[in-house]
Amino acid sequence: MTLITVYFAPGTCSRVPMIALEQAGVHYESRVIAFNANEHRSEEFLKINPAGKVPALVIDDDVLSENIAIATFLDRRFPEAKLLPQTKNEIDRAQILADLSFCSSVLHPFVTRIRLPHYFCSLDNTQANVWELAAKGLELHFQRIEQRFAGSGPWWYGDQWSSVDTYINWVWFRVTGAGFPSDKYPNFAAHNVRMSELPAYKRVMEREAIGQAELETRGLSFSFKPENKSQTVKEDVS
Ligand SMILES: N[C@@H](CCC(=O)N[C@@H](CS)C(=O)NCC(=O)O)C(=O)O
Repeated sequence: MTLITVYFAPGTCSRVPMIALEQAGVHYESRVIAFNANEHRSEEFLKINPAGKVPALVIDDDVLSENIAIATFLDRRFPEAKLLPQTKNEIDRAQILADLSFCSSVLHPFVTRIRLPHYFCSLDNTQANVWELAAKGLELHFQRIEQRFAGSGPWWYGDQWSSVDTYINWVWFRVTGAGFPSDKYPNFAAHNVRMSELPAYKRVMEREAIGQAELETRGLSFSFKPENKSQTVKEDVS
């Protein structure tokens, strides 16, 4: 039997492959990475993902990173789970890649700027400006997503849930949790409720909670408050 291990961090986009694996009903191990202990920059982890990011999957002796690659791999490995839509021709297949790329290359950079404006400028008084510009830039894309859900929901591809739904939902979760106003997007908000009702989603929330508890036990959760100034606390990651 194939052994799959997912390297993840609570609240991050590692949620995308974990929900896919749950949807496929596949047994997998998960290992939490402590960003606050710089584990994502450790020699051991950089051997798994040289980019120092989650998610990363170890599949028997192979390693795979990058959500687009992982989502397409899992879909082909577990076709009966229908993690992405079945396609009849090359252009439809390419369109799914375009949608995954939209999440990874268009939406995700906005998430990082909205959650972590201090990654993009070091002057306190301009960080709010990074947030504002990113929030403004994201509006165009949220309007497109809102229209799509309003027109042909309940899922991104109509009747069928897919990993694109998880990815888009993760973006929603991250930016609305960082002050991005959600009131103009009722259909996107309803999609969030639908996602949160999926048994696969709930199981991943349980795994994330266990990972979070492990980080807290080790004094490495993002909410960890230092007792003295010699203990440094790094900020959350997107
Ligand atoms: N392009 C990557 C992005 C992965 C990514 O940015 N992951 C974030 C968490 S959501 C991370 O690990 N950040 C840590 C860092 O950049 O130091 C993918 O699609 O998988």
